Amino acid sequence: MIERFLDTFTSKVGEAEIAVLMPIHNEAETIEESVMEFYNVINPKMPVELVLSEDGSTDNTENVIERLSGKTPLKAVLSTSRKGYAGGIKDGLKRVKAKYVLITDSDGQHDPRDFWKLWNLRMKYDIVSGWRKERADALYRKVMSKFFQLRIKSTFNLPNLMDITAPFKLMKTEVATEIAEKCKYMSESFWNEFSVRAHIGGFSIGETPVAHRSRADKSATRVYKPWKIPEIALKQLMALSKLKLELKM
Ligand SMILES: Nc1nc2c(ncn2[C@@H]2O[C@H](COP(=O)(O)OP(=O)(O)OP(=O)(O)O)[C@@H](O)[C@H]2O)c(=O)[nH]1
Ligand SMILES: [Mg+2]
Repeated sequence: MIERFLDTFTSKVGEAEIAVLMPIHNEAETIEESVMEFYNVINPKMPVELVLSEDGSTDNTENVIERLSGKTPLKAVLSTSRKGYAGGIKDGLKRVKAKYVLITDSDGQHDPRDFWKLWNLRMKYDIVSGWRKERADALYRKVMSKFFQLRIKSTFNLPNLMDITAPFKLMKTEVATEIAEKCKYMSESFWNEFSVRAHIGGFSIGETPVAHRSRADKSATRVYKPWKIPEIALKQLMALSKLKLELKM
């Protein structure tokens, strides 16, 4: 594996109170717009540390990020082998210096203007999560996610959250790092394990409704490809058993 780290943020901006961390895999079509959208919404009000965590892309993503780093201050971890969603987030977090971090998918499904809703709640909860009230995903995804979330909630006595797996969460960077480092079983379903470990660790989770858009490039999911669903479902159930065993639930 070859890994590179680009940083045009530290010399141009220095520091920020908020970081936006995006996991990225094969997003050549979407990444520039996603990054610029967040930058243009947050930067006029306060400096933002953009941290892009890319791995294993086989399209033009790396080149797009490299070019983007020349015109917009950002940090980027670029790696030749795929680390999975969880791996991308964990490695990205190592580069975040800001006190708070918004972790969001990089495919344009989240509206950056919703960041402010989460930001305004940062003192109220340890973790503020965007609830996708009208989730713009295929039906099979929504059903699978609902089923698994119900299992997780009942197994680990989670509070009645509406959307545990929402990939749009704001928290202190130290909180994100502490919890993420413990996550090891659910790579495809990272936010389920993260939420369980957050709850067990005594962190409060609050939700606020956010918009959810269709994938900007309209192409297939990078993770939940329909033909991979049986395999992913089985992996998730096995991961659930391991987590139960470890946490003695
Ligand atoms: N770093 C990293 N990021 C990943 C990896 N797999 C997916 N991602 C990113 O994680 C985010 C979620 O992946 P998606 O394919 O959009 O998953 P999804 O939102 O559940 O599926 P869609 O409904 O198709 O959008 C995207 O921003 C991807 O680029 C990976 O292996 N490494
Ligand atoms: Mg997506």
